[in-house]
Amino acid sequence: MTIRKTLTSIVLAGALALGTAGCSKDHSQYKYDGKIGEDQVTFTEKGYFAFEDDNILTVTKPDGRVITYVDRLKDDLKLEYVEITANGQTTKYTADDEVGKPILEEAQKQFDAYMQQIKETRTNQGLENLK
Ligand SMILES: [Ca+2]
Repeated sequence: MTIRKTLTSIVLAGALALGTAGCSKDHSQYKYDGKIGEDQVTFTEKGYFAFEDDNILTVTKPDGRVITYVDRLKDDLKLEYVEITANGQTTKYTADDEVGKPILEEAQKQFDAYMQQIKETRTNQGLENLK
């Protein structure tokens, strides 16, 4: 086996290990830009390197509030922080302090629910367009 082939095998083995550990990097099934109920919802993946990206869910409420849910580390759909813009002020909450912790826990629940709704909406759209 050549050195190049060995290296390729090592990289592939690493990628497979990551995949099986639940760190699959492809969240394209969640890509969305549209309405969920009354909310305007956008989900994007921002890639930086092959193994690094941010998953960002932006929700604009009917009253103008904007909530940004950010999964920045590990690409695991677990939020690192949430930013809330209300009345022209943006506040960032992380799980590292006593104020942020319960807010992030609630935000995680909302984030999971949006992810579920995006999947269902996209599935239904596809089925509808098949008819
Ligand atoms: Ca994360």
